[in-house]
Amino acid sequence: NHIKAVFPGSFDPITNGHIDVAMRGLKMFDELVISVGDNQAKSELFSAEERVEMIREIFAGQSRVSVESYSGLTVEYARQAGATVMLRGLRNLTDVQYEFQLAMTNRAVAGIETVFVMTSERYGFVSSTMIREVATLGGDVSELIPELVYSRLKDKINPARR
Ligand code: COD
Repeated sequence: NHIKAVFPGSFDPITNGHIDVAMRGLKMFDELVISVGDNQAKSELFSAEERVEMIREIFAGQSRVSVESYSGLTVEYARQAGATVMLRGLRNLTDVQYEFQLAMTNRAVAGIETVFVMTSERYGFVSSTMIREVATLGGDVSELIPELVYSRLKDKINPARR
């Protein structure tokens, strides 16, 4: 019984917290699709293409992981991808509240189950939003994101550095 899961998110940019969740998911599922939501309404730092490219590079050594972008409804995308499970990560009780509602809605409208994993306590406070904010203001976030992302982030914020 082959279990294919999607791990949807904005991943703008992907952090060590996301990676931790994906690696935990891989222990439970046969196949994991990391799915970058291309939400035109959301203001983004990295384009969907850039996000996909970075994540592909990070997981290049993982044969059971693939990376795609999608637009439109997440559950509709998951159904079309043939996934039976959605993977999501939890950091704290605020996440639980939001994720609970999202998971219930997704189950009601699409019958898809959500599996939650709790992040390593090392990354429980990490969010893409905070990474973008702190990096923009010159803070050192190198411990919280992969080296590759850190380097792209610096290029993005200060293109003259290149
Ligand atoms: N530790 C553990 N988990 C973490 C961490 C961390 N440090 N950081 C983030 N996570 C988890 C989040 O809780 C979430 O479960 C997942 O990782 C992805 O997080 P983000 O922030 O990259 O992405 P989200 O949560 O904004 O997800 C974007 C979606 C579009 C997937 C979501 O909003 C959604 O499904 N919305 C429903 C409406 C819809 O279908 N929109 C489609 C738009 S394309």
